[in-house]
Amino acid sequence: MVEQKLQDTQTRALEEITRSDSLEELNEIRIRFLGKKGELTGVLRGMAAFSPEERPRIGQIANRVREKIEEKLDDRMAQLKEQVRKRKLEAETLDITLPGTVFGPGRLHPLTAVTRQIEDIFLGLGFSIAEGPEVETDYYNFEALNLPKDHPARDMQDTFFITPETLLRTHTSPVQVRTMERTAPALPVKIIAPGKVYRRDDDATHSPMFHQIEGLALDRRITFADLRGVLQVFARQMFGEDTQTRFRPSYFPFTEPSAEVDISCVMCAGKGCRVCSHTGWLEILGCGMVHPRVLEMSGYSSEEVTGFAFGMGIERVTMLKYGIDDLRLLFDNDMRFLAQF
Ligand code: 2U9
Repeated sequence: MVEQKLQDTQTRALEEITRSDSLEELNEIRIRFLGKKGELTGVLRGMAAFSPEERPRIGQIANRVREKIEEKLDDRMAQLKEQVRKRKLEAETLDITLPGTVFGPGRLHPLTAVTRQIEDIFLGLGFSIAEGPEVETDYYNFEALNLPKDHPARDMQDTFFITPETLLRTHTSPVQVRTMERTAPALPVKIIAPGKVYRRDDDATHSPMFHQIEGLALDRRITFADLRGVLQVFARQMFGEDTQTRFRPSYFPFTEPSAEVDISCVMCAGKGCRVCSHTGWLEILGCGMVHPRVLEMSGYSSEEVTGFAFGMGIERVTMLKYGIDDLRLLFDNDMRFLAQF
């Protein structure tokens, strides 16, 4: 009996579907019962053996069996999919009740903090802050500072040239030159020029980019004593009231006379230690009286005007102030280091 056979197919299909426990198995069952070469199709192929009167009835039964099986397949598929989803969720190790990462408030980079400290000291002494371009012309970086093209202090190796006449400034002195040109012949000029400078140098104490603050004071009758006084006040405010200063003769093309300034060692107060190589002194800046030729080139009369200038490396001041022994730590951006200041 074909009805019995169809009923039997349905019973077996439903049982197998109920017992199945994977989507792959379910798919295999679908093909086996309902596929082109499946059991149900096989039964319908045998329709030719029935009389035309019987065919619609058997066709109807077969369709109902197909619908039943399809319905059961869909239900089981939904159940299995839900099971897979639940298992995935249970295996998930993410704990959404854990507190998130707490970001603390930001802080100033030690170089920024020290720059502002130095600026504040000179603002207190009546200086203004001046700025200028980092890409400079040969004239402002060298020529106007009494460094003509054949001067030995113009070590080509130390300069990043962009074209024969343009370069990355090797000091912030061009800012003072530009200010003098703009201001001349008015007096006084009292400015500091902080900013990035560039030299071809790279080791534990030199970086190809570093920061400087230079200063310039021009007026009638400014003397070396004014320079000494200003730098002594600076050293005491920066490194502590007990800080001693010492001026040693030196040479710079743009100042005459020139000096280098030492402070009593911040680590041992002058007794001698490893930081100061047992000398008791640390070199912190260079300075001098502005060379008459530099004054004249930028529009001031060297008969009527005198002035002093100084320059210091901010990285060096920062390292001395905080006892940092490798310059590169300041550029690594490692929070374990930076968070200490
Ligand atoms: C003008 C005239 C004179 C600026 C000066 C120095 C001495 C000096 C160094 C310190 C450490 C550079 O960063 S460093 O390597 N600088 O020793 N700088 S006098 O003199 C000027 C500047 C501008 C118009």
